[in-house]
Amino acid sequence: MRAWGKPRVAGTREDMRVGVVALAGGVGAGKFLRGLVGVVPPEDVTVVVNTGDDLVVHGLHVSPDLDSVLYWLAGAMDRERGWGRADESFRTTAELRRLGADGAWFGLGDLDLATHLLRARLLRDGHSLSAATAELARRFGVATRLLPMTDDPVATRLSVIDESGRERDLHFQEYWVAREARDRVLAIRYVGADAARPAPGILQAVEEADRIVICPSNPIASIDPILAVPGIRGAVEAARDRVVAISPIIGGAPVRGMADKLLPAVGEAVSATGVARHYRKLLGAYVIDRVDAAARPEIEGLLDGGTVAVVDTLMVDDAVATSLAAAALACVGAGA
Ligand code: FO1
Repeated sequence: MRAWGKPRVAGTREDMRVGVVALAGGVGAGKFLRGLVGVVPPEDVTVVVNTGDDLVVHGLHVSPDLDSVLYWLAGAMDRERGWGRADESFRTTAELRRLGADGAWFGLGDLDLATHLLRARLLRDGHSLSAATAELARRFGVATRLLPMTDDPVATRLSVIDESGRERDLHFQEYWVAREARDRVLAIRYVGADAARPAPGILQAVEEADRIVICPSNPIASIDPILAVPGIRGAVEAARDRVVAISPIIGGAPVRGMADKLLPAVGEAVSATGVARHYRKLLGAYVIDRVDAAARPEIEGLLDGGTVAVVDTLMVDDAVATSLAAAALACVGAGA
């Protein structure tokens, strides 16, 4: 494995500072990325973030996964809640709810609102979402390159059956936050993905990266929307020998979130094996938790010669996240 942080030799591939590309959703990715930037210089990491969850609330473009990654990397996150800022208050949302404002079911914190006001200003001034994201990262002191999967609008939408048996079409956040994931999910669509273009820099970063990491994020809600943007799946598949994923499922359940509701909707089992099957064409290696060690031979079969590493994946703190990141990087790329 390359010695991270070693001075690069001018004129060689080491000089290109391409490092690691991570495909990321929200909380699980945020935790993992804190570990990743403990073993790779932060400026050598490019994070490609899901924007299928994005929505407009009170006229503001909210990008929950971009903000989770930003706050986790900046150390500004609320570790328990997972999303949003530490030391947060929700007085503005409470007042908007009292006033009966549309969209106030989505809880924007008062500090979080500052991010949204700044992003809104940048977008209104004509900046792309990529440019606005780079500017927010700079202002939060985050040296890692954060890229939305696309600057074009993509919305993750779910066909569900509600409690009265009626079929409904919901935005991901309506399903998850407003309706608390109580509906039975029939199908998932990434509306707009077909016409979207990868944000500038993504395809080149994937092509040149030493390693590509699929973070322990929800495969259906977070990673598949990224892969649905034309060009990205093909670029990742072409780099397969350099791609490693970390299972977001431990012992048959997601650490948090709704993967248990969404994997069955695409016909996959809620297990480390189910996720491996879902990603099988993309992976050179896969990392599972020790509690799933018995699944290793079956997963090795699915991965057609790919490496399966068994380690602790429950990121209770940054130290575990750092060990996990080091183990994931050791599975693929030069010297693996
Ligand atoms: N999740 C909730 O369960 N309730 C909320 O009111 C809520 C607000 C919110 C605001 C900003 C933000 O960045 C994230 C927020 N989330 C909220 C989390 C979000 O719905 C999802 O967890 C992600 O989209 C999935 O990655």
